[in-house]
Amino acid sequence: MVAARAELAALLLVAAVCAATGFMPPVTEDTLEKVAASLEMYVDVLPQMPKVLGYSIKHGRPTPTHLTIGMYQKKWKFHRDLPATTVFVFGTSAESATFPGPTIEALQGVPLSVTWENHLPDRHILPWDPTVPTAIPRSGRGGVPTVVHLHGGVHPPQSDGHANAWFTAGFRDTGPAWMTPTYAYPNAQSPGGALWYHDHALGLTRANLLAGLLGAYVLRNPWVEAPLGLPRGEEFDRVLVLADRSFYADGELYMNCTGDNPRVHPQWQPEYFGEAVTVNGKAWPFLPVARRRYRFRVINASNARFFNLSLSNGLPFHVVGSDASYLPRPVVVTHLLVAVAEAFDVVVDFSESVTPEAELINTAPYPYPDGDAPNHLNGKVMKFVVEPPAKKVWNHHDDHSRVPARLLDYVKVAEEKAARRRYIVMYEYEDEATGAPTHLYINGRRMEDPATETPRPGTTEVWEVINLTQDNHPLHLHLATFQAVRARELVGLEEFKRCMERLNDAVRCDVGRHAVGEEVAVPEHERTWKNVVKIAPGFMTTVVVKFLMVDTGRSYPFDATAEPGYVYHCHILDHEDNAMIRPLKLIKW
Ligand SMILES: [Cu+2]
Repeated sequence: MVAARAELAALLLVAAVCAATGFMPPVTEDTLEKVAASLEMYVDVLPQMPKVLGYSIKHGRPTPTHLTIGMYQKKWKFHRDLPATTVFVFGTSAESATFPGPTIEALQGVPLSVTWENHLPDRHILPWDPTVPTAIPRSGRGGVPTVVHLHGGVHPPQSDGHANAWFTAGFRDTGPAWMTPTYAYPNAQSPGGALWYHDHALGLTRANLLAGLLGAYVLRNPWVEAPLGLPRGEEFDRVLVLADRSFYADGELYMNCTGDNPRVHPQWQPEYFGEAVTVNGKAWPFLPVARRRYRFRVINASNARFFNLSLSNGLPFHVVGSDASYLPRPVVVTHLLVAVAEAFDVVVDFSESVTPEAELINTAPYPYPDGDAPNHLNGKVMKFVVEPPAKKVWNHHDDHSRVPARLLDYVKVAEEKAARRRYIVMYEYEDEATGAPTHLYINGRRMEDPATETPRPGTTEVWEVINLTQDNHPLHLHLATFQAVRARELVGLEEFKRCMERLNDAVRCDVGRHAVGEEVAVPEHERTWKNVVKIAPGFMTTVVVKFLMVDTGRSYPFDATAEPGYVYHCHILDHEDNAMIRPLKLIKW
């Protein structure tokens, strides 16, 4: 009876949330596909997001600066033929706010402080679900809880954007871990790849990112990077932020208002997949390119979609980095599998193009790896239009860039020096009646349960990550950098699963007897210090984690053991929200 009443209350609350957001009646997948299909591909030019410098120049030298960046509700044009869409976006002002937000350009060794301001209205533009652990303002005055995490950043816990450090407009309501309106980014880490900033509010991350609260952050060090000779300058060194979205015919963002398992979670669904693919805030844009090399920093900012990228004319990607690190040397690939929140730093040489155009194609099944194959819509990303061979209009198109034989080196993996080995187990739970997923946990524990991953600064650990679900989960740790060194298939998986469901203890369930299957090597272009690692289903992936600066091997230049600590989680946002997320609390020696 009590349960039934709680259930009814939850349903009524979600109905209220849906009604309050002016949410339209449920639409079919067919309708969403029709809207997406009505948008002609390759008619909008790929935008470059506004650049915001994370330093100032005094007497010819870069010095620290302070930025104020706000979150605003505004209208955004995702396509020439689609009515403007209501979004929540970052900007230095409401007028200049964009989807994605401005690209922050920082310099290694020049600290940056940012005051993140919430100027969002009282009500969310998208539905959410109070039955997953969620930030809910207590003052009764409404507001959209948000908090900003710099993904890939090495910074103190107070500035990490903890899921419970959320705040509403004017800091009217704040979460239990909220400490300060201004975050300090030391930028002490080495340059390369791409970081990104995005919302991290408890239980609302999937809705807040879908609404547009995300943006790129590029950390440079010209003294280290210029000698590499990679393509540079605004035109030839570009950020590509990929995000799939579905739209209503009136242009508004679609997010379901009904869960897969409404008796348990009235709104939550296990994965959001959009029919349209946007790059830098335009659906299927095009970019005219010169016959020369370009550097693209590709970030997958989707909620749940993996991309397996290739170019339709067979041009390869010269991968020079992944996440926020360089590779030791470039790796040439024709297909690039980019998990949610993963980033790759690639060079494409269009002088080798034998066709006048190259489409960027996606072939990753969704959910990955066992879901549907992409269709004629979400199987396309953008198009490059290559300048004709004889035409040489711009002198600055002359290409003096190169892909050097060697890039940057970091500290060695040194698995054998690990201070300890941990087992990290990914579970999905199903409703016995319907078989629909109800929630996902790491190690069978909730976010609210005490931290069990309590490493010491300066150490290396080995995390054996065991995936007992059907999906690949992109594992993300805050603060630390890490890399997979091998993945081994679990033999006798069903028996092992049954034991784990009973005991939740990999050692007592004799994991050594099960982790003896096929060993899959980690791709060469993922062998660097990453902040997202793909964890394949039915495998145990061995991940070496460094709680230290990977360029010098030294410990952190700040107190990483302070409150409120960090978190680690699956970066499929719908999983993270319910609730594949755990505290990560560094402790003193
Ligand atoms: Cu996941």
